[in-house]
Amino acid sequence: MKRLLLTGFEPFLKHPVNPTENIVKKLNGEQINGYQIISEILPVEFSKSGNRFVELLKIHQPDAVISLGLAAGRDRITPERIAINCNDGPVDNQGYKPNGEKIFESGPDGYFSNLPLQRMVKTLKEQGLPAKISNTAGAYLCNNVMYHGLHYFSEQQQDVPSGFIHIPASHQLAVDSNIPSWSDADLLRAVQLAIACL
Ligand code: PCA
Repeated sequence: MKRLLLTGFEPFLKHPVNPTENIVKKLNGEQINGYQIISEILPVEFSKSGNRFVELLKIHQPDAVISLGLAAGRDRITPERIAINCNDGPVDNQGYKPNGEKIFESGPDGYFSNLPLQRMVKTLKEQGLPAKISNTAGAYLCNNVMYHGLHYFSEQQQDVPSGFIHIPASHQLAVDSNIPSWSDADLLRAVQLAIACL
């Protein structure tokens, strides 16, 4: 059976939970659309996340890769179109503050996702779940991990569907802050539907 690597992230910054953790834990070992799901939660640390991610690609040799991250403040599911060769943003969980440096000194400026983005958005919307392609994954750890994956497959000259989906906050994160939020059940369903588009 084909293998899908599905990653989430641990909590970071002021967020006490990361709803991607719940999703990848629930889907680990499940089968969707002919894919056996292998999942892992990545650290939010510039020195570790990308390396661990590439290690997982080497260990599992997946047939497709979807990474998930929280985009607190977004109101819909947003498959990302592009990863850029840049680290920036606030301090990570180790206290490291990126400053606009390149991820790989000799890497290209960017890589496009080769996930079926339009099909994912169309399917989610048809099922009543708000979704939109995003043209920026930022420059923090989500972009960093997405770039690492696409760079790895490019260097290996392997055409493996790989990319990133940002998800909105869960209700738990919105109770005390003024951000849009989704139920954990809808977030899970959205990811299941996105996987079914592969
Ligand atoms: N979201 C952050 C990093 C971890 C996460 O879940 C981001 O958007 O970069």
